[in-house]
Amino acid sequence: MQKINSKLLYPLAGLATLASCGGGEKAELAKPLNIVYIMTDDHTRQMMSSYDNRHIETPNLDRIAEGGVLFENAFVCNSISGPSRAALLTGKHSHKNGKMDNHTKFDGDQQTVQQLLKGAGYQTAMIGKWHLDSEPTNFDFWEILPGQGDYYNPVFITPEGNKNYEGYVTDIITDMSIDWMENERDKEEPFCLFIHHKVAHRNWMSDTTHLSLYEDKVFELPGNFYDDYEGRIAAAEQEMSIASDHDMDIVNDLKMMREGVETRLSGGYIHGTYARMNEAQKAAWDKHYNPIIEQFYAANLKGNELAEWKYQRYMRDYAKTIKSLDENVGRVLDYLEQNDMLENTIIIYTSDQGFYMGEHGWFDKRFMYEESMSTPLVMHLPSHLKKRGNISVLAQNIDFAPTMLDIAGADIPEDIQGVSLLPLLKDEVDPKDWRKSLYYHFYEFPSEHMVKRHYGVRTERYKLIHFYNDIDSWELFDLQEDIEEMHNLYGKPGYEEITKELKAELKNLQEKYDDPIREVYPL
Ligand code: SGN
Ligand code: CA
Repeated sequence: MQKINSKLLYPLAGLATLASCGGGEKAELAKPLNIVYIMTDDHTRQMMSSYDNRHIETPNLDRIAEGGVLFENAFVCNSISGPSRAALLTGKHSHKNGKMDNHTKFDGDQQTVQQLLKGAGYQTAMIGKWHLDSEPTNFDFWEILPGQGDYYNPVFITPEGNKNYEGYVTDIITDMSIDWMENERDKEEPFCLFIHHKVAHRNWMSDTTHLSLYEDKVFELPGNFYDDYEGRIAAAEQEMSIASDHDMDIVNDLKMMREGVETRLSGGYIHGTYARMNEAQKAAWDKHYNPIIEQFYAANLKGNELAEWKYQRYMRDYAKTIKSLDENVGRVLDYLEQNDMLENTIIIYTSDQGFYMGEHGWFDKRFMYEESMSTPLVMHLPSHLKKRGNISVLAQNIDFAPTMLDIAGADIPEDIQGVSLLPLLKDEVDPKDWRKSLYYHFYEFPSEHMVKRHYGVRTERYKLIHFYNDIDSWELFDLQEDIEEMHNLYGKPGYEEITKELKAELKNLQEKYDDPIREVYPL
């Protein structure tokens, strides 16, 4: 063990109270906190009841916040899987860690949080979705899904080669994680375990146990489901519309498989994700979907009726995958509780980004708009980390690495761009002294869903975005007045001053983070 931060050492179970022991605090305290970091794929705040109770209940995820804190304003720096994972592991924006989009390979030889944690005496393990193309480095244990991985009977890549598993991916990742904590690690040393779920990624395949859930529920349609994208050029030109047959595929995404029906993505479903299921899984699946398929083709829906039918199916399937996730997170919490580990472990729950649940008529992510730039972030804290309840200051996924290093009592290297959230957890921060703006940059264009390149700044109240590359288009939103981001105020009379301030802040951030794009166009 290199360095131990005595303030964070937890009391050894079974010992007398601190005050009654003459040996002082250090004599009674042993190791730094364990870290259990649980990250889902595409799980968004609208589908987590501690953030939003309109749609579903997530009692186990809510247990995490109840025993600690909920970040009301947690965001990512580039709303897409690989780049988000690279930001987590490096504490740096995409242009610094080199993983700008899902197609580039992550350089695993660079400085990473797991490497630094190992140096601080931590055991490190990575289980589940990895999505960085290169092999994991500096983990004592890893078993990862290839690429996006599969919902049913998934293959895992391990240092010893590929392994096949039978069952549902969320159950399997949870089993592996509990098994690692119980049987594989050295119980004398602290650990950092990354549990990275595949759920709730497209094409939202429920486990067989939860297929019948939410079928009678009618999900509330977002107020801006029929957005006309007025004044927002990039928003008008994406390919992530629920209503569009091209974007949201009736067979692959909504499982309306039928002989003779061929769609853009039906082959991937029929010969891929559906074909992977074993006979028992297929039997349960068909029993559930066949009557829905019959009704759907008989109804021959068109226009808005079809769009809203697609929305309801999408919401139901997504919600089912979250139910399984919630139960599996509950199993991890129960394990930690039953093994008296809640006082020596910090549990972090988040997602690789947010997601659209019909807002603007969309699914998917990528945009700097609220639903996809934000991410759920809750933490269960041991009692000596005093903060409880909601935290409203701005947090970003580049903050995870420095936070983990701070928890471990390790030095935070100067080139890390995020900041430690630990002072917030100790309730030692005056929000006035916290950062006032966040930087964002999305690069993956042209690509699936066709969201244009953009960068921008988000402050507590405003957001300024510049879409560039094939266009040159600015957007300004007042989040206090327009949280749905429907009214682009850029260039409107009365907003000259705030635009000037935000452009100056954007330039500051680009300089601070050393992102070479620094054009500031006149208003
Ligand atoms: C797949 C999905 C996309 C999704 C990307 C990135 N298409 O390509 O809808 O945007 O992953 O998602 S699919 O037909 O293959 O499901 S990410 O979360 O991994 O970045
Ligand atoms: Ca994702």
